[in-house]
Amino acid sequence: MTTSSSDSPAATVITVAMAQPFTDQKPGTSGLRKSSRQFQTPHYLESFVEASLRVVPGVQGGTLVVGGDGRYGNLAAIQTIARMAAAHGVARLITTTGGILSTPAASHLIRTHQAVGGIILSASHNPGGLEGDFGVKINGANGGPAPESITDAIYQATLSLDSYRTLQADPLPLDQPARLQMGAMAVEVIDGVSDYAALMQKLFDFDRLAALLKGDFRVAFDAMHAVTGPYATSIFEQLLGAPSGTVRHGLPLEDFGGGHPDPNLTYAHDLAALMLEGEAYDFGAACDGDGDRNMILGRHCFVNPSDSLAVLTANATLAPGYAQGLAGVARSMPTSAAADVVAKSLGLPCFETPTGWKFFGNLLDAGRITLCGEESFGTGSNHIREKDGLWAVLFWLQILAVRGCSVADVMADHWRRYGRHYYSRHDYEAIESEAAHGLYGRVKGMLPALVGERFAGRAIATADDFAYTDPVDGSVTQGQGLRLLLDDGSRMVLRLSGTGTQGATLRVYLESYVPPSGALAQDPQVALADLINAIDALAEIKLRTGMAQPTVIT
Ligand code: VG1
Ligand code: CO
Repeated sequence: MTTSSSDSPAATVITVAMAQPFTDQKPGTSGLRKSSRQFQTPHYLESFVEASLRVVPGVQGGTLVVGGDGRYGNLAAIQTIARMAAAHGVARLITTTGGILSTPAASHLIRTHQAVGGIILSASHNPGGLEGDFGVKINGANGGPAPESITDAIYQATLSLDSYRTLQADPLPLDQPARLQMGAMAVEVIDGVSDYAALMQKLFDFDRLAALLKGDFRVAFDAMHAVTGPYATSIFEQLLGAPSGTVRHGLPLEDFGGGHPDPNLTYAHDLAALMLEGEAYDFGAACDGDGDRNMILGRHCFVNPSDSLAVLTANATLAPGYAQGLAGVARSMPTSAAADVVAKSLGLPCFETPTGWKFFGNLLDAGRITLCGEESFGTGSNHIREKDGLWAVLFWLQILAVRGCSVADVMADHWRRYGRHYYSRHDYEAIESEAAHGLYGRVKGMLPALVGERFAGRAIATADDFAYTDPVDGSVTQGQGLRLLLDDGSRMVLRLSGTGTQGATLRVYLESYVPPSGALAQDPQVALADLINAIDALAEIKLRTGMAQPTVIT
């Protein structure tokens, strides 16, 4: 390593040379997600940040937002990024006390401060700590995940990187709000919660919600020792007056208390047991590591995320922020078509995008949609450009407050009106990479010959690898998941995860529609059993992965 310095008016910018180029960034991904130990490799974080600061338009003289979900490495990374931002001529850096900033709150700050973008430190729902994962996400000026044009340019920049620029400066004190200076760069340390809470107050009727939460309606919110703790405590317990203890595991911890901050029935099992087996609570919810995902539960009732998007669409006008109605709605391809049925009945445009929030960004920016969602516990709207966990929780509470009924009632009523999309996702995590790609490649090769074949007693109408043409800019994205669509509207999708860090994760998405006149109260695993068996036989999942069952069933 060699260093050379050049004088700048306020502090010394140094250029650090690197012996090896950086090869870990995958093209087409808007961040870098790896093990915490990997991030400790010398120059690792710096390499990705250097490439990003070189590529994001307007960095020199612009405003940048930085913060993260509080996991191990968060504070150190903020200091590193601040020094590098100063060396790259960023005029103003906005960060938060304790470095705590949820992904949706970051999106909001980028937008309200006209920042050129943001750097969010999180590996989202992956476990944290020294033995867990760390990540860096780059967001653009609209507050959403950087688009492919930028992420591809970052990838290109990493390939020829031989040095990075940083500043020699003391660490920033982040323990309280302050206006600071680092070299020529102004630094604002703000309370990361209040702007976000104010935004929620504009969208939802807080008087009505307070009346609900101060009454005998009991809420259990599980922050999973991740970033939403301070947000949820401020909103539920302070602003809305819910009893203290409503927020569980509310203190952000560097290792999330050893848990896996993924709000699903497997990893949020305590909350699931409380709601599905107990009688004490009317409403339960949890969010993930960086606060963009949500799980909604009622007493003895789990709301699958695809249904949640459909319910929010059908009831949107009950919330003040959406009282004027919706421009349209979008869902990711593997998400069930429950929202499509509602959109059709409301006469709303409905879009089907590839997995990942960045695809919703263009539709939101163009005003073509108001709500969007993914089956992976992600729901959001045009209020920001990320999915938003607490927003979804508040939206549900708003609906329950206005309608004065239970979660189970809302769901039963919804299915009676629109029919039910039985839905499940089976994840096979951390399988050997070769086995996963072998399985996937084999099914992909079989697709053309499958059209017209019989499958689980039905005929295969479409078998393809999903490709998306963006209706706003015409860009085409290919290879987004293998689809088998049956002639009765049932669907199966196979995808390989892009967010796992160990081996490969195969996701199998299963869906079958029952009209309002049909059997609406079955267990989804029972309703989908024939599809589950048939896709296993076709794709040889158990055989090729060596796993008797999925690691996670949603
Ligand atoms: C998963 C989900 C996807 C989501 C992505 C990021 O991706 O399936 O719907 O957009 O995580 O969510 P994959 O490639 O592992 O299936 V988050 O909470 O990390 O912003
Ligand atoms: Co997340």
